[in-house]
Amino acid sequence: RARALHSVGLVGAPFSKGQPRDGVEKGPDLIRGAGLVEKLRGQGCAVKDYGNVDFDDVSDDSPVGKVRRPRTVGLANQRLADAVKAIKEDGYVSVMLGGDHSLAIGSILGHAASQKGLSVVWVDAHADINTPLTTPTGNIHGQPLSYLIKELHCKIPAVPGLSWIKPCVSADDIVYIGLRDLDPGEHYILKSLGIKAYSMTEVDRLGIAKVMEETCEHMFSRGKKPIHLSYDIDAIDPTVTPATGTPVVGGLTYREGIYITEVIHQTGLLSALDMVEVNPKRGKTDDEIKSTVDTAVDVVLGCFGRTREGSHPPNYSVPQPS
Ligand code: HAR
Ligand code: MN
Ligand code: MN
Ligand code: MN
Repeated sequence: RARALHSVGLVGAPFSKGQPRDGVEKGPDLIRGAGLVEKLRGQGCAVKDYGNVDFDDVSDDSPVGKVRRPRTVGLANQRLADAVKAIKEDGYVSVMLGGDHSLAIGSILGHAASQKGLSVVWVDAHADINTPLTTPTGNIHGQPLSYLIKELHCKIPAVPGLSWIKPCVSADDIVYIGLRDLDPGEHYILKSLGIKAYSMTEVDRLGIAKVMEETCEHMFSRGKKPIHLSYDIDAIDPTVTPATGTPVVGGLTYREGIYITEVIHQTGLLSALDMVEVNPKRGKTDDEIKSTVDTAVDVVLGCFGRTREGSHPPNYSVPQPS
């Protein structure tokens, strides 16, 4: 093959301390084990696997207000931000395999460090925009966007371990898809900042094709910026992806979940991807784990040009009988 269709820089982030359930740190190796790299290469991508980020434990990381493990999560995200920044500087589209969704902090910061501005597409059952003061659980995987949004910065108290985070995206640069479980503070923040959000109600009303059309329109209305797709596997219905920490009924179908990736691929603007919250320990059977992991792999493949209609190499010809 003359030239790779996409250059993918893969980094694993085996980290679970943004939430209380262990197992999610096994995500990166499970997703690799399902053949992700080989499958990406098979569809014409050049893949460099940067391996897993090494995370240090912070001893004595007691809660600050409600926020749990702020120093551990903060340090992990500093490490991840450096890794993603390096991948971008090497010229790859960054693919971060989590791990829990608190890792979006480092992934988006590292990505933003290499670009002039980003659009963020957040595919999730949850809005993950609680501040340290609105969070009902204290879990940072329910908070990452609050630290990253410029318009929310004045609502973020100084939390040890997290105070280094400089917000890097505007409220207008975010589109949510798949929401169906928001806390009151999160709902208020979405409405008051006017953040574009397609909850499952809008997916039902408009259909996923129209949702994606409008998502692109919204993103492109202010110039074509590189896209950061942050994909929480719990956006998809738990009948398909049950092995995740906080499953919520009534999610995206497999087809809707994949369609999102096909449209994002077609924009030609995908610059970084997160695939997070795959937790094998939350699967009740091997089949549940397999279905979740295989779907996560398909989401990544869809982002890099896998089409359901099939494909063929440019020089393909049907063999002639001799
Ligand atoms: N909103 C709840 C909280 O703040 C639950 C969010 C966590 N679940 C996730 N994130 N998987 O997408 O804790
Ligand atoms: Mn999430
Ligand atoms: Mn979620
Ligand atoms: Mn392509």
